[in-house]
Amino acid sequence: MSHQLILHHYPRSPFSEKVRAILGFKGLHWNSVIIPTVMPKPDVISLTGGYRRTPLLQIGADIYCDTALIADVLERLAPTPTLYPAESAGVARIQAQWADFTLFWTVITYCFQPAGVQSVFGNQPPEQIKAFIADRAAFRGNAPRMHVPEAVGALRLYLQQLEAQLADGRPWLLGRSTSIADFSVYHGIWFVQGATAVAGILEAHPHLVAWMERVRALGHGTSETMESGAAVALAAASTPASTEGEDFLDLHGLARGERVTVAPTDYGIDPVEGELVLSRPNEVAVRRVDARAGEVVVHFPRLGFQVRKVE
Ligand SMILES: N[C@@H](CCC(=O)N[C@@H](CS)C(=O)NCC(=O)O)C(=O)O
Repeated sequence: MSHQLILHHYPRSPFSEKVRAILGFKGLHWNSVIIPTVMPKPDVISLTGGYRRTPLLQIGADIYCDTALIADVLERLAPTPTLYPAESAGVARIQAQWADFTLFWTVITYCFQPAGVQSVFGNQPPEQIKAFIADRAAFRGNAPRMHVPEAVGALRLYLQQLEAQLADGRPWLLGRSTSIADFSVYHGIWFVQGATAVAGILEAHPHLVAWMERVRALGHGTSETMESGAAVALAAASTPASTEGEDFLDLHGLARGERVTVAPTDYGIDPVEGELVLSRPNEVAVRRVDARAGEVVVHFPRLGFQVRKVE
């Protein structure tokens, strides 16, 4: 595979762990750019034009946002082994979507309960912890909050359900083949494992713990570090992949080339403005020009994002 894959991520990010594990599953080599955990993130914003969520996948001057799309891109580039086996077609994506939203926010609320929070932050200094909490409050905006008792109750039930899913001895959540569902469920449970003070909730689930080990054993592929400034310079020196001649799905009464914003619909809703250059059933992309990154095309999945015409 000739594409240089650059993952912008940080070690304790669950969604980054999802992509690292997929890179391991597919045996890929990648460049690792460690980005800040809180704003400001000037190099990230140069590349995306506003989207700040973690992680990003960069291939030259193409920037892929959101792990649902990143998984599809890695599948396109390296189809074997597949994330979408025929055995679990359809249901794998649906379980992944549940895990990436419902399970994820349950886990975050559970781990950040008073008993767990110190083990999440490890020995970070108090100022850093305060900055993180303030950053995430702004990041979540008006998104609905769960309360700890509901998160504890929900996580107990979800863990029982996942244990039941694995109880017939199958190696992977949806049967004999690994699928995207394994990676989406894995990163949430991985975060619970890291919150050691409250991770005891996993102990009563031996099939789940053994399955976690199987996913972990897939590794992270091979990587080499890259400075974020070098990644921005590489974008500036590259040309985005051509989108000419692609079918253009018009759901908004918008033509190719119109100025739009694209933004997540749930949290971290910072819009990215540009020229709409790609509109597929499951992906949209805008072209923008940045003072440092040059001409870039920023890609988003369609699910969970909204496209609006710039008036
Ligand atoms: N649906 C997004 C969710 C990404 C997400 O929520 N990432 C968290 C970190 S794991 C985040 O962006 N936190 C704020 C930040 O890193 O600035 C995806 O699949 O990529």
